[in-house]
Amino acid sequence: MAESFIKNSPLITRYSGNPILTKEDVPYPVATVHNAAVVKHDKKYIMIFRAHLHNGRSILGKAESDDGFHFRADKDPFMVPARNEPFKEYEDFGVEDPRIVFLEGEYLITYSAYSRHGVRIGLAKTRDFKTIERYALITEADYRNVVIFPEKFGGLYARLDRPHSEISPWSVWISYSPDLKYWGDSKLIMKPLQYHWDEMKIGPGAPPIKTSRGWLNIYHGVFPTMDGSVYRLGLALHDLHDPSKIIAVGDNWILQPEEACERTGYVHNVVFSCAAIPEDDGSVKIYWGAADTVMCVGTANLESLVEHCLNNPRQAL
Ligand code: BMA
Repeated sequence: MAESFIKNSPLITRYSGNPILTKEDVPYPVATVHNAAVVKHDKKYIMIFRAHLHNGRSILGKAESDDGFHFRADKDPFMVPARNEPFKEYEDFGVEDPRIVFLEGEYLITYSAYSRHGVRIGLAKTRDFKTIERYALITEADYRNVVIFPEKFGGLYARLDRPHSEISPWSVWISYSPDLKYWGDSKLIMKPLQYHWDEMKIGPGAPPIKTSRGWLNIYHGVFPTMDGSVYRLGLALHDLHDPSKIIAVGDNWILQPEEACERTGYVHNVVFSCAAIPEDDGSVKIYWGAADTVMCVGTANLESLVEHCLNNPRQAL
């Protein structure tokens, strides 16, 4: 059957060949393939995906593609829990949900590091996706979903953070750093909205995309139901020069679990994005893990995503 695009959400057109990567495509034993970072490197699309091993802990695998839709997985894992301190102590339960940005000649990989001490964020670097250097553990525990902006602001690196506290649950903050290791000047910039599709949790998804009208932030929002939580995707637009300023948050979600592979799997009713790639023709490829089990992709028009935020915004805080 010729591949085409099907089952449109209003803004995102799902690829008809979804899922684009599953455990069957991986040459070593894994139970899932999901929540992947994707970047363009050397004319190829490189996907760094999360995979559960059969002991329930996660590692990161790598796959490559010429077109962003058809991926081939490497024969060995890309990144497994570290054997050297200080990382070993904090990655013992696994490494999860990577995000990648290209900055100053290097790819910066942020990932969730799990251990008996909780979940915190690690930063690793690579130039070629062949060798990786663990750089630093950049948060304490109770952080996930850290994405670094692909540009500096006033000489500082900036990142979106997602700490958790009972008083202000699962909200998005911003922090800055002179060296990618020490972070501060933190500020709360966006909260879940009560009785709304993202009322329980929000978290940064793909690294922000630069547009003429602001940084586009594809985030995930979670709503609790009697049948468990539903993970959807939404959009926020940040000021180009001061990303702590949110220009608009789109009121509606842009993607929710609808296809069979998004509704059923290891964790049902989940679409969770860690990557989006803007293309030269004004389109953007958005990648998401479906039901914590497989990887999917869809395309959207970048300008329409920006309009979505600006035309029907909701409060950020
Ligand atoms: C979140 C994280 C994600 C996962 C999602 C849905 O808390 O664990 O990695 O995709 O839940 O299970």
